[in-house]
Amino acid sequence: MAPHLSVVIPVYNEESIIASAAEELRQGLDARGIDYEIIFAENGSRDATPRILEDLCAKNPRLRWFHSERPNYGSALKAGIAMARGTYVVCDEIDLCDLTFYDAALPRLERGEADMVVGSKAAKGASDQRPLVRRAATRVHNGLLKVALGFQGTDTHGLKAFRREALVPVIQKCVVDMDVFASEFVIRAWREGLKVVEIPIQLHEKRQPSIHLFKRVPNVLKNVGKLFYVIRIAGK
Ligand SMILES: Nc1nc2c(ncn2[C@@H]2O[C@H](COP(=O)(O)OP(=O)(O)OP(=O)(O)O)[C@@H](O)[C@H]2O)c(=O)[nH]1
Ligand SMILES: [Mg+2]
Repeated sequence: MAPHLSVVIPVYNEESIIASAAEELRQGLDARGIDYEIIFAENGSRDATPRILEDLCAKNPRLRWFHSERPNYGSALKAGIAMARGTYVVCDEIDLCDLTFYDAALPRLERGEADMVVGSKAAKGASDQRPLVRRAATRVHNGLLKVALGFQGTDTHGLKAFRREALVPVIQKCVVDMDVFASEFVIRAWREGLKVVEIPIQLHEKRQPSIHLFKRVPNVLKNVGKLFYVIRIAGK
């Protein structure tokens, strides 16, 4: 039987928090009486993450995971969503897993007010506790998406909840992976005329970001360039 909710969480080298974060999320979902599954989309980890996931999933039939060799956030998320069976899907991050987003987003999907709810760390009413340089990076990234792709929202990277049936066809059109897949996904949903709603989130990371910010820049620029070509010039 398909669950009501699938939670998809990309995971990469998270041995320090994976077990406690998964347990906290499990308890929160159980307490709400939701019928759910959690899919951990792991790739490229070089630490104990795969072993811990193997253990966690063996103990709880609601938890599943998969592994592939190369670290790639976008590919992990895409594959995790393809595996999801729920009517609704939440894409979470293991350092966030804040149930208040679920409480705010799921009723809006269930009432048919939205096809996709984006948890924005830059919308009015949001609070973002990350270091200044990372908050600035989010603003620059959004500015780039606005200029290059006509994006009108305030955030694409991070929490999302959506009606699976409505969004799976959008994912099939996506052409980039790595970090920019998250942006392409949200931008295409807007462009397809789906009901995309932003809600402000209170961002408290359970640990410092695991990937050095500046290492991600060349790939982000390359993929935003590719999207500019595919969407704005080729019109696909
Ligand atoms: N499978 C997979 N997961 C990843 C990869 N990189 C990051 N993640 C996961 O994606 C989630 C978010 O990663 P973070 O490193 O916290 O990213 P962030 O710096 O907070 O990203 P921003 O929201 O842009 O600030 C976590 O659950 C990570 O484990 C990757 O290469 N592969
Ligand atoms: Mg983070």
